[in-house]
Amino acid sequence: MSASTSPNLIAAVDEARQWNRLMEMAKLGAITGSDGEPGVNRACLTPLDREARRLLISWAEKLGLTASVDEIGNLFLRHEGTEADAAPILTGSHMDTQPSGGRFDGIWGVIAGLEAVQAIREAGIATRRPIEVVAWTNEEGGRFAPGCMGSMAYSRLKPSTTWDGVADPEGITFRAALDAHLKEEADLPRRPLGGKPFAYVEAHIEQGPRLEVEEKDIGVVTGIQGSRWFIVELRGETAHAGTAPLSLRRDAVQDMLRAITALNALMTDPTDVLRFTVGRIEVFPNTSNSVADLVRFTIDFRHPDKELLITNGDAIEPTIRSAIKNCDVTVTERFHALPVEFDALVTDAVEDAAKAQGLSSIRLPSGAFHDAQFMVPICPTGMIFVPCRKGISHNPAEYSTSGQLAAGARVLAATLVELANR
Ligand code: HGY
Ligand code: MN
Ligand code: MN
Repeated sequence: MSASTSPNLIAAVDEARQWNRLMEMAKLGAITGSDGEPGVNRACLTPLDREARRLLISWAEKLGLTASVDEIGNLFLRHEGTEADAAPILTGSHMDTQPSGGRFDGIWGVIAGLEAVQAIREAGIATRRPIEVVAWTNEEGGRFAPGCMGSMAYSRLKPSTTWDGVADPEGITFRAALDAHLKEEADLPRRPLGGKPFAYVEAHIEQGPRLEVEEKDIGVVTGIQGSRWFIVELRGETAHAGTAPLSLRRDAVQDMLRAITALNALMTDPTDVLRFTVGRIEVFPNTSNSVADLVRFTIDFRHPDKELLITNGDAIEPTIRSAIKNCDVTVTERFHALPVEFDALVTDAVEDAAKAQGLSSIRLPSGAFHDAQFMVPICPTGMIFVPCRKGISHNPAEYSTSGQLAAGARVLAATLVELANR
C-alpha cells in the first residue's frame, strides 16, 4: 500500500475541523442573501481580507508551517519535505469573494489544502517534496478587474505591475491597495515572485450541477474553458429629458441597448454552450431627467472552443461599432484566458485517489475560470471538484455539505502525497 492510500492519512482528515474553519472564515464579511442564506462579501486587499489571512496563518503556524508573501500579495504556507530544495507541490485557491458571494468558492480550496497538509503531518507521512498551500491575490476580479492577477503574475504571464492603474468603484487603484496591504503584512517574510513547482492541484466546489445530478462524489477536472472580458465605454452628450428632441440626442443608454441587442445576436448558441454576460452597467449622470452621456458596461464571454472564443471575441468590437448610431465608443479587452487542458499526471492521481477511497467520480471540464488556468503553462496542473447544491455559486445560497468537502479534502491529501513522492 502506498502512503497516499494509507488509512491513517484518510482518517487524519478531520471533517469537523475543516467545517469549523470554513464557518470561522465565513464570519469575516458575513452577509445575508435575499432569501436569508448566509453568504460572504470579502473583497481582495481589504482589512477583511487581511483578517482572514491572519486567521489562516495562525492555524498554519500552529502546525509548524511557515508563511511568506510575494510582491503581489500571494500568500504561501510551506510544509517542509525531506528534500528541502526539491520542487514543491503547490495547492490552494483564493480567499477573496464576489460581492454577493458564498461561503465555499475559493476559500474551501485553501482550507482543504491546510486540512490535507495537517492530515499528512498528523499521519506521520514523510513527503520528499515540500508542499505549499497558496492563497492567490484577487482571483475574482470583482473589486479590481480582471481576476487571477496573483496567479498571472506568479506564472509570469504578466508583470505584477500590469494592473497598477486599475481602479475600484471608489477610485482606489490596485497599486495603492496592494502597497497598503503589503505594508500591513510587512512582518511576514517576503519571497521572490514566481517559482517552479513540480505540480499544482486546486480543490474547488464545482459551481455547476453535474456532480449532484449524476450523484458523483468527486469531479476529476479535465480543463477550463476560455474566458474573455471587455469593458465598453459609450460617450454621447447629456441633455434635458423634457426638451431635447430624440432626433438630436446622442443618448449613451440607447446606443448601449443597440450594442447589447447586436451582441446577443452574435452570441446566440442553440446548444447553450457559449456563455455571454453583461454583469455591470454604469450610467452617467444617472438621473431620470437627463439624457445619459456616458455608459460603461462589462462583457464576460466564455467558450470551451479556442477558435470560437477568438472569432466571436474579435467580432465584439466591430459588432458594437456597426450597431450604435450616435456615440463614440471604446472597447477594451481586460482578460484573455484561452481554454486549457489539465495534465494526466494530476488528473490520473486525482482519479486514482478517489477510486482507492471508494468514491465515485466523473471527468468534467470547468465552466468557471480558476488560478489553475494560469499554472498550466508552468507545471502539471489539475483540479478536484466536489458537488455544490443545485450548482449554485456567486450567490449566498452556495452550499456543500461537510461530508462532501471532507471527501474532497481526503482525495486532495492522497493526491498531494502521491505527487510529493514522485
Ligand atoms: O468568474 C469565474 O469563473 C470565477 O469563479 N471567478
Ligand atoms: Mn473560485
Ligand atoms: Mn468565483
